[in-house]
Formats: sequence, C-alpha cells, structure tokens
Amino acid sequence: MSHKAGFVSIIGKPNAGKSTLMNSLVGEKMSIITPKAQTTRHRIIGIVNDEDHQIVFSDTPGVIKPNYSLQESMMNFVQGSLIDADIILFVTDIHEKYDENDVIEKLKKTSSPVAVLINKIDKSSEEEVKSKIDFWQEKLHPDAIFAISALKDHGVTGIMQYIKEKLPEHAPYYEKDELTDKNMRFFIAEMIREKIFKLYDKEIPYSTEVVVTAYKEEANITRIAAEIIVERDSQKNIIIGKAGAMIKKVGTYARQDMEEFIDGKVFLELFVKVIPDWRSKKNYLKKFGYDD
Ligand code: GDP
Ligand code: K
Ligand code: MG
Repeated sequence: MSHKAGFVSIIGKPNAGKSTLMNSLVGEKMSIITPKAQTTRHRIIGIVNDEDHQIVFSDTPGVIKPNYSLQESMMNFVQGSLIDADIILFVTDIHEKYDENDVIEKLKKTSSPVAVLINKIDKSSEEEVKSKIDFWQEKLHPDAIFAISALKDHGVTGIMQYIKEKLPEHAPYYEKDELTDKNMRFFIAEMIREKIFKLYDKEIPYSTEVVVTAYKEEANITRIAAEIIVERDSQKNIIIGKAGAMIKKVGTYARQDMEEFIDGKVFLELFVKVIPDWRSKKNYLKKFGYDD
C-alpha cells in the first residue's frame, strides 16, 4: 500500500490557539511525537506517524507586525512555511478582529490548500459561528473551514481526517522511531545556530558549530549550556562582540525560542571555543554528527 507524508504548517495570530491545537492533533492518533531538528525549512514540533501516514506539524511564531529585525526574520519564516507547506492550517480565534490583509493576501497566493480553523467556539453562539464561517468563506475562499474548540478537542478528529486525505503520496521524511534526548539537544543547538545565521555576516555562520554540553530539567527551570565553536580567535571576538553585546543577543533570542518550545523557563549559558580548522578535521566532523 502507498504511503502519504507531508508538512502541515499551523499559523495564526498570537493566542489564537495554535499550540493548543498542536497538542490536540498530536494526541489524536499518534504513535510518536518527535520534536526533531529545527531545520532551515521547518520548525518541527510534532510528527504524527501511523502505518500509512507521516504528518510533520510545524508551529510558527504568531503572525505579528515586525518591530525589529529578528521579528522580521521570524515573519519571513512564517512566509517560508506558507510556501513549503503541503497543507496550511490557519487558526483564528472566533472573537478576534481580522483587519490585517497582508497575511490574507499571502494565504490567497499560496498554492497549498488552506483550511481556516475557527477556534474557541466553546465560548460562542451558533449564530456567531455561522457568521464567522460566512466571513471567512467570503474573505479567503479557503479549501475548507472547520469550527473547532482546540481546548475541548472538539472538531479535531475532522481536521485529522482532512489532513490525511490531502497529504500527498510520499515516503516518510523522518524515521518512524522514537524521540531521544539527543534529538532534543540537537534541536536546541539548531535554535542557537539559527540565531548565529541571522545575526552575523559573511563566513561567520559557516565557520560555526554549536554543541549542547548540558541539558538539565529542574522543577521550575531547564538549564542548558552550549559551546559555540569557531575556527579562529578573530571569529571568537566577532561572535562575542563589543563587551559581549553580540553573544548576549544570540543568547536572548535563542532562549526565547527555547522557552516557547519547552513552554517553561530556560537558563542558557553560551561559551565560545576555538577549534582551529574544525571543518576540515574528520574527527570533529564525526563528533558533530556529519559522518553520514
Ligand atoms: P497560540 O499563541 O496561538 O499558540 O495560543 P495558545 O494555544 O497558547 O492558546 C492561547 C490561549 O487560548 C490559552 O489560554 C488557551 O488555553 C486558550 N485556548 C486555546 N484554544 C481554546 C479553545 O478552543 N477554547 C477556549 N476557550 N480557549 C482556548
Ligand atoms: K500563547
Ligand atoms: Mg503558541
């Protein structure tokens, strides 16, 4: 029998209920949830597998008007996820005003099927639901509209069926096996690496590797330490920046990502280490996981 697999992006304003929906979806019918790598293409939060399907859900930062460059790049990420997704789930709070047309325009242009999920219907009347369905039908002409309550798991099974129907035939993108601690560390390292790619120019990002050296969950905080590895002292100075200003930025932005992902407080320590020419040394490449 053929296998279906694909990427499903969950987008919407902050607090629309994206993360609640994600939890509900991955709890729906699942053998494994794998928060594997944050690749450059996707922020992977959950992979749902069954025998014939692999659904790679990716949560995105809430759609906001960018105030500073990192947020701009976060919004570029959202845009990227619109392009790459096989299916887009656009989550909207039934009570939220929607006057930002830029996101709507982008959704209209994407070639991937878009499903509008009108969320939080547990807090509204049937008339409100009907009028919102009409509103979104008129405004976006989506492939499908669902009225749901992510919090109460209402309507989530229907979304899962819709996704399975729409998924393209494809071999699994990721192994259909278990989450390990190593994957979590890798994921954390990728978050740091992503910030380095965004904050530094020229050869710096390409000369850099990140290794998570400690990951410890305590009652109220997760303590993480990582090494940023560069090839030369001059690169170390650039990474650190004047009075530590640059590495502080890396740490702050990476920590924000981690806290959102872990959904809890993170204490992040970053160290910079010089390993001359690490990129051309087999033992280091192997150690950093580039041996295959
Ligand atoms: P996100 O920022 O889009 O990821 O939104 P969250 O999933 O963090 O949810 C934001 C808030 O909305 C939380 O307080 C959720 O409990 C609440 N919420 C999410 N879905 C529902 C729903 O279906 N009904 C109600 N009443 N609240 C919801
Ligand atoms: K939230
Ligand atoms: Mg969220």
